[in-house]
Amino acid sequence: MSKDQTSKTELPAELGRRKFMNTAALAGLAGVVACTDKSAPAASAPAPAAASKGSADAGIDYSKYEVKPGELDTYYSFSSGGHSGEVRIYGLPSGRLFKRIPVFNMDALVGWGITNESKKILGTRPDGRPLYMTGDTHHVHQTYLDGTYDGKYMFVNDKIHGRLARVRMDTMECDKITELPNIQGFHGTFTDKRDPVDAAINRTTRVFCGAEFAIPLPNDGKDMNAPEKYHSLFTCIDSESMEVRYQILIDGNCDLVATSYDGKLAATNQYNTEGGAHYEDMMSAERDACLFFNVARVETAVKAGKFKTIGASKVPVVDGTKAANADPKTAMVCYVPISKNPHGVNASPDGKYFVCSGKLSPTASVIDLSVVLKWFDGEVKDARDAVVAEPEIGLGPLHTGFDNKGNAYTTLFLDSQIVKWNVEAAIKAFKGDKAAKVIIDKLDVQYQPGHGFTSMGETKEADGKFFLSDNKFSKDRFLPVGPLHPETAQLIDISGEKMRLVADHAVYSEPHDSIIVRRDIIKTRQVYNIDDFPHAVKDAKDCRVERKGKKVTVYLTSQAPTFGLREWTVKRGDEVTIILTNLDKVEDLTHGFAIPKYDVQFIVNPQETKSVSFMADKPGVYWCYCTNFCHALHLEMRSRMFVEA
Ligand code: K7E
Ligand code: CUA
Ligand code: CA
Repeated sequence: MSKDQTSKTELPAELGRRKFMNTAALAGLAGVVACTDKSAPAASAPAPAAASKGSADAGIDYSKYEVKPGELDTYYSFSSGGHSGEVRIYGLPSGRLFKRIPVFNMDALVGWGITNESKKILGTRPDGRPLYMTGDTHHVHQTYLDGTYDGKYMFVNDKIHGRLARVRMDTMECDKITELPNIQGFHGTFTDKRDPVDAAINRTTRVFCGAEFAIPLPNDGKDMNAPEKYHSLFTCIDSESMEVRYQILIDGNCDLVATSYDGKLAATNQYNTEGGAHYEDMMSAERDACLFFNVARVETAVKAGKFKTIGASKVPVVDGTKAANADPKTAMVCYVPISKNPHGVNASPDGKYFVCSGKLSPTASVIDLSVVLKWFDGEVKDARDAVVAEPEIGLGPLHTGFDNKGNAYTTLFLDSQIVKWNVEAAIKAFKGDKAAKVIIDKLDVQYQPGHGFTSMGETKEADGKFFLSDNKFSKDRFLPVGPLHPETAQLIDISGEKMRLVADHAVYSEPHDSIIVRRDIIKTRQVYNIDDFPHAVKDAKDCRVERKGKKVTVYLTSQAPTFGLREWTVKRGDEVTIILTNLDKVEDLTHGFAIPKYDVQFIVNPQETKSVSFMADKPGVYWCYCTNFCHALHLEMRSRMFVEA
């Protein structure tokens, strides 16, 4: 039997001819041209659908998927917002957008980046503005207890500035942000699924983070044009303290990240084993790799002090390079070779396999985790033996979701399709069983999917009900809204043998990854606890102005339809802080607070306290008004700020 990626599986005939892509072949493919060659004619954009393609099917009863007025959705979908820097919450199957959680972006409604509390989380520059105004969120994952979501936290990466943010699930707000030292292009992230060291703790304690762009270490202006000296780090963050526990120096780069259900392994796929600085260099090798980290060995090395530090960072960095990990019996890292420029790495819910997609190879590589563990025990010599199947599934495979029946669903970016294939059948075919039926179904999507994910598919409770395809192009699917198109999220019923497209939802650019979570797992607060805010103004009678030299603090409450002070006075040149507590206790009774010309705007939810600080530099009368429609006298809900000359 051949373990080469050319091994045969049963396939539609055209795939056999398509094999791998070299630079020339790649450049000729639709979609990629649209991205890379600005001078290409419009015809090289994603192919428009034929009239019948992906349109309503008389055989499907769409009303089955309808969420009628007054009914609630079955699932939450938590979705990254790409370069919008936020996280979104949708309901499924309806596709209703419930909330946008500001994380790495600015948000005028909530006051994210405006209030002192949010700036404390974001960090500030010397002038008081947030440290960064931009963010690029790609992957969201929640904390686990015993292999399924525990509803406590959600984590999301920021690719541009290398930050990890935590979102509390009870309020669905970001409460901490950590910037990773000595990395660029923080892309993949995944929480561990149980504590691998302390077997008594079956819950998440770590978040693993992969850095995509290798850089000189430290990145201080030396060795800038010497890519062979660049390195990338794999980082572990503590899910409670949000402190960086350790980093692992590797050869090549990191892309996506996955963790095993037993907590023993974390992995990252890498597409740039070549260490190339330009795309043609990055696709010169026929194989790249998927790296497996032996979590216990890494942590033992850190404890034993076998690490160095880089630059000003005090974070322990262990050596995960190939040269330092040649002996499997002591290795912390196993480099498993897989086909050309892989993209996703996804864990099957039975806990046995990771699937990496080829991206530039029309294959998916199935990696058997038990073989990886045997490699670490010295029982398997060649790490490539961990690849137990490599079916050809279509062009441009990216991300894979799983059902509860052993099937995988992989997005095919270039083919604009979802392919349903059977993992065990692929393993049989790889061993030479010609009768094994690997490919079960293919479905056109509109158009060019990036991530795809199944309901509860990243947990042991994968339920095999829905697959959501987040597509990168929507073209003709929606009413035209100018050159910036929405993206298409397409809901696919996967409960039967054949996939059925059951809904199109328009989404604002640009979701990458999502998780689809059963609604009973999520328990939220509807009202804050006033005691959680140390500066809360707990009674309207406590409203006042306090002055210490030039520092003035205004204590304020809101209670429909009034603010606790009708007017207050400060002087030009004062440093003013306004602390506002919303005393209303009624669910959904939010007030807003805005000061014209001072660029102050935020909301306070029931029993919440927020504050803002600014320099009173413009004398005059300023009507501070409620921005959030709250009461029949909402428009009348205002106070005056007098700024004396
Ligand atoms: Cu494929 Cu950043 Cu997950 Cu986008 S990554 S699609
Ligand atoms: Cu308070 Cu509107
Ligand atoms: Ca490569």
